[in-house]
Amino acid sequence: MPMFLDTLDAGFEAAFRDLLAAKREDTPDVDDIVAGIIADVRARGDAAVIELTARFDRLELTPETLVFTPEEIDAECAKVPEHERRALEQAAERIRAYHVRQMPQDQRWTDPEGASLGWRWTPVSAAGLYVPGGLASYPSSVLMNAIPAQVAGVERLVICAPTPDGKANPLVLLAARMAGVKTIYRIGGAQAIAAMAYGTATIAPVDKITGPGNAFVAAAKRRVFGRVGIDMIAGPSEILVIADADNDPDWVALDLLSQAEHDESAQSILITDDAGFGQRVAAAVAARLETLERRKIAAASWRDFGAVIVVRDLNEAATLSNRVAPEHLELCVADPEALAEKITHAGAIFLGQWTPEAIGDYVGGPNHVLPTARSARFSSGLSVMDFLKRTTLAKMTPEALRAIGPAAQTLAVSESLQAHGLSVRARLDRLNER
Ligand code: HSO
Ligand code: ZN
Repeated sequence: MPMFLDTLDAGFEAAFRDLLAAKREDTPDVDDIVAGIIADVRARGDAAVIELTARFDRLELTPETLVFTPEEIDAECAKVPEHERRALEQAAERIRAYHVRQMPQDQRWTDPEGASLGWRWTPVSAAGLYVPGGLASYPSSVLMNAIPAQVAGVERLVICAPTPDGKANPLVLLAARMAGVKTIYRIGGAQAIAAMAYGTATIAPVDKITGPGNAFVAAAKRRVFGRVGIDMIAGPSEILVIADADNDPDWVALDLLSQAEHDESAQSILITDDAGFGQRVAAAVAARLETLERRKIAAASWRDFGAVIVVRDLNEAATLSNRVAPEHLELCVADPEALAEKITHAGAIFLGQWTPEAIGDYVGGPNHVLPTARSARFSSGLSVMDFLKRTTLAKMTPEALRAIGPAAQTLAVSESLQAHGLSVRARLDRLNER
C-alpha cells in the first residue's frame, strides 16, 4: 500500500520527513571494480575495451568493428517502421525547436569607468553520449542528449551504445542519425566511459560525457569527472501530481504509473485537496496495476514509495511540493498558471490536465533529462548550456586603468602578491609620465 497522509494528522510532519528522506536507491558499491576497468582501458586502450566487451556483452570486436559503419547504420535504420520513423522525426523537430530558443546571448558593454566587459559562449569541441543497452535503451533519450549538443554547435558528437550479443536497437541508431551523430561505438559500461574520457587508438577522447547508465556507468562518470565534464548522475524517476477533485481519477492514476513503471525505485506522489478524490485515484491505480505490462515494476514502486497526501488548499500543496522538489510536477488544477507561480523547486512543470508527463518524455520539446532525488533545489534539466562554456571578456583603456587600477594594487599588496601589484603599477606609472 502506498502511504496515505493528511496534513491534519498529528504525525504528518514526521511522516512527511520520512518520505523526503526515504533512501530509494540501493546503489551497489562498484567503485573498486570501475577503478580497475578505467585503469585497464588507460593502460591497454582498445585491447582492454575489446576484452571487456567480450566478457560483459558477449560480443567479439576488433578495432575495425568497434564502430558502426555508415552501411550498418543504414541497414539498422531501414528496419524502423514508417510510423515510428515519423514519430521520432516529429519528436526531434520539436525538441530542436525548443532548444534553439535556449541558446544564450553573448554580452558586451562599456561601464562608467570606460572598461569594456562581457562574455562569450562557445561550444565544447567534442561530446560523448552514453546510451544504455537493455531495458532502458530509450531512443527518446538519444534525442534529448544529442539534440542540445548539436544545437549548441558541438563539432564532434559520438555515442557509445552497448549491443549485448551483437543486438543493436534500430530506433536508437535512427535517433542518433536524426540528431547528427555519425560515430557510434558498440561498447558500453565503465569501459566505454573510460574510452571516451581518455581515448584509445580508435576512439578519440571527448570533452564532455552525458547520458544515463547503470551503477557501473555512474561510478565511471564520477571517476572521470574533472578529466572531462559530465552532466549529472540521474537517479530513479519521480512524479508529483497536484490535482483537485475536478479530474478523472484514472488519468491521474496513469500519470502516476507512467513514472512508477520506469523503475521499482521510482516515486509517484499525489497531493490533493480532496480526500475522496485521493481514494478514487488510489483505487484507479490498483485497478490499472491488474493489467499493466510492467505491473511488477510499477506495483513495487507504488507500494514502497508511492504516497497520497491530503491538504487543506492548494497553497499547502505548493509548499509541500517545493519541499519535495520533484523531477516532474503536474498541476492538474483549474488555474495551473496561478499555482505554477508558487512553485520554486521542480525539474519540469506540466500545466493542466491535458498535459500528461509522458508528453514531456517524448514530444513536448523541453528536455526529459531532469534533476532527481530533490536536486531540483539546486540544479536544472539538461540544456544547450551543458554543451557550452562562457568565457569572460575585459578590456581596459588607459582611463579605465587609471580609475580602477589603484584599488587592484591596494588589494594585491594586502594579499602580499607583489608581482600582481607591480603589473598594475608599471602601467599606471607610464600613464603618469605622460
Ligand atoms: N521519464 C524518464 C525519461 C523517459 N521516459 C524516457 C520515457 N522514455 C526520465 O525522466
Ligand atoms: Zn518516462
